[in-house]
Amino acid sequence: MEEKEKQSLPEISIEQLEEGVQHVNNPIIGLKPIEKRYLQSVKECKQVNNSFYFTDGESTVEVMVVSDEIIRVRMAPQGTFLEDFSYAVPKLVNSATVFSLSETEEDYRVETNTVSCIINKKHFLVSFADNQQNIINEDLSAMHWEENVDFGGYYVYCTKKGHPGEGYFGLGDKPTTFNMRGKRFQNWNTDTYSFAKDQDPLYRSIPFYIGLKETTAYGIFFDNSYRTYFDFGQEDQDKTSFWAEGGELLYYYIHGPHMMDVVKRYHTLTGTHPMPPQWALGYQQCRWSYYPESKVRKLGKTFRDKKIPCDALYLDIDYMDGYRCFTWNKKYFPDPKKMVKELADDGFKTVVIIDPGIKVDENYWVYKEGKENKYFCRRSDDYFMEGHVWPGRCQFPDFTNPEVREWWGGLFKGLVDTGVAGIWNDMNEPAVFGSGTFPDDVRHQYDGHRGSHRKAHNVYGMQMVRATYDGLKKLYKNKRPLTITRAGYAGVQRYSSVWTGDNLASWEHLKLALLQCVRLSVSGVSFCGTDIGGFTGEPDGELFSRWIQLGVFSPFMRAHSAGDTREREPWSYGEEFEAINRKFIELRYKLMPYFYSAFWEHHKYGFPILRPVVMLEQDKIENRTREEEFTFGDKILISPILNPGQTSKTVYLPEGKWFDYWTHESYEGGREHTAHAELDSMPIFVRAGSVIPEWPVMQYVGEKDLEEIKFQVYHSPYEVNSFYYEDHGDTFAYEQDIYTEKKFVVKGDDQSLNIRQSSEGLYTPRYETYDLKLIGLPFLPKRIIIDGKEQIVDLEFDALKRVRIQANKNFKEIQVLS
Ligand code: MIG
Repeated sequence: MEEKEKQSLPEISIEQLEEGVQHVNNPIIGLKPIEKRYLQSVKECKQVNNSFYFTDGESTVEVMVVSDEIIRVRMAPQGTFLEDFSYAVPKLVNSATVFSLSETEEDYRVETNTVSCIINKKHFLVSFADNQQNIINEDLSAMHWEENVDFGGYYVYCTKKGHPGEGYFGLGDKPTTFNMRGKRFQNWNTDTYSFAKDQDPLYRSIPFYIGLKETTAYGIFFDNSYRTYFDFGQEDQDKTSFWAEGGELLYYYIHGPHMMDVVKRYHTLTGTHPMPPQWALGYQQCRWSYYPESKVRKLGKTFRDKKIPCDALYLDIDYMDGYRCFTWNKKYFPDPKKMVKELADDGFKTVVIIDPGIKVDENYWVYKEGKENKYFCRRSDDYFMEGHVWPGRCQFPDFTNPEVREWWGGLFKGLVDTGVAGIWNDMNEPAVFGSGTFPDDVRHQYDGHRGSHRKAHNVYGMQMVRATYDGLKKLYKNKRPLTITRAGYAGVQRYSSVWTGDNLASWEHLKLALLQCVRLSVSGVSFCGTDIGGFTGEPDGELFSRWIQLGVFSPFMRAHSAGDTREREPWSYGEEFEAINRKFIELRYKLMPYFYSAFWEHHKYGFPILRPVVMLEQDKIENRTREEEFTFGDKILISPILNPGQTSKTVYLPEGKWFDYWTHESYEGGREHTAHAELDSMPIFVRAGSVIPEWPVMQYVGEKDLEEIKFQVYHSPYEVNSFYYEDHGDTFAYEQDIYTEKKFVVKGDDQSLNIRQSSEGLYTPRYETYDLKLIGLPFLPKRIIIDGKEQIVDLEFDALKRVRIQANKNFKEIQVLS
């Protein structure tokens, strides 16, 4: 680079100087003006292992074969790449073994078994094709950049062709239509109290989207932590572009052809959620704030008295002493350990909030330690980054420093000793009163790859919750921590669940809640939920109950409300609503083993937990705009009621046969149906052939020892597989294969139903029997044969036309015959 700058200086001869022709002591002649510059024609290509370097003489583009289906592209405007480091992709495992480079007059072609990356020589355009030579994604103009005079580096741009009807999905928490076509977005983590529909940006930055071109899906993951932008045909409908205010133009092309493949492959790069403690899939009750202690106790007691299941109670900022993190307000909570223990004895976990702002207070040990060890963020001129948050004047740990993360993790010792079971990480965009966030010039250690806040802003919250999670994991020994975070960057799922922040008690927000959860799920963040009821404003009983219903099918189920609203619990709206809320929270507990199994499928195999209809049937154009139907896991489809007074709605069911969860009536999929749902119901459908595990209702996870496990088995004319997962529920033994993954294969016809079971793993549950309810049988069974042995039975249909049989948990095959 230096070499080139020297060359571009004008040559001035001694004679010229003497003649006075040139009197410039700052000779700018020959310096190129600062403007957007584009890659020129490719001059040369070089291979180093699985990377191919193309250059136009000045700039270099690296094309790296990551796997058969993933290709990484990055560009260095002056030929020098930045150090390869990413918080999103902790370890890039190159798994492609067979790949090749070929050359024609027009193109270079880097090829794996499934994809080719084609580099057009003349215009340096990069495109991707499948192995049938169909172009899936291509540059419209060459990658380009503009120098950034203030900070150094470049603004970097990539512009792709957009196609009529192409759909765009993903990008995390954007509160907008599910298909993002025609819109522009930016990623810059922002505390957006009471956010509105279409407001952008919000709390998280997930620069990953799935494109659906005709019937083929692909993904683009633009791994850049700076402020990034995505335009899906807003500026020009034939153009899709993404760009950043700094860093490298570095993106992964992730091949499909199915949306599900794309998401699973995205997870191979950025990881999945670890298994949560099972209680964290229970109902959780939060408010800003429950205090003093007597109030928290009464809250717990009311849940138990009213027999409304609940697993966790939350303490918001008022539990602290003057909002100092890691302290207790002794007036409100004189003996926290005792209170937490009593709650635990009654089946409640206590989760407390933590903010990144540390009060500047010489008598506060956290501040003193941070100050002594130089753990707090500083401005460019070395002043401390100070800002006002709840505690008053604060300084902020630099969570991008591994040593700071280690320290932060250890600070939880006191809370862990007190018995706290989970940590809620708030305000980590980071949020600062008045200014919104940190100024750009704040410096960060960035795990040794130093940078300003421009680079670290979007990862700050993720690194905070990473520090929290890792710290808790150490302190709990072998127990699974629960962490919740508001801010995050791609990959945050490795450390935490997320909630969608300060939403509003409105019907519009109920719909947004659905959209945000499904969108987060296909963007890699499956463990998500919204403030049930809406954070600000007052929901009426109907809205609250409808939100509880959606909450049952949100992976993270927590009710929360702002301090200036009326107190709001499942019983706050009178008996009629209380009964409905109880019924649905109980449903959450009945389906607990199903939800937990779906979580395992996510953790182990990278399946998103919530799946929109377009992901199930991407070939159908009309599914691209369907927003309200989605499945939780593979088997249960829901279409929540989202409007006041509404008691029926049109629901589209994908191809195949479905059963109404409540009535067991069957429906043919591939078309729309009218579903009826009074306030005490909601549209829920189950795929034919499913085996759905059920627990008895418990007031909290672990309340009862299971004596048997129930399964609802749905008849199907074609073969269907179901999975059921179980383990200890709160340890990391699953990492040593101490779990059981069971597979059921169901197939029936007019005269019979066959259920086969196989099992893998080392966990042995204590119960011995299965209680199976057979649903949708087109015949009344006369004979039941289990593992070849005929049972003596006298079966009848119950009121819901089910037949009940029992079997040992280790059965291999059940034949149900007419
Ligand atoms: O400035 O801790 O989004 O859930 O109740 C507000 C108080 C700080 C914002 C969170 C909200 C929480 C609230 N917090």
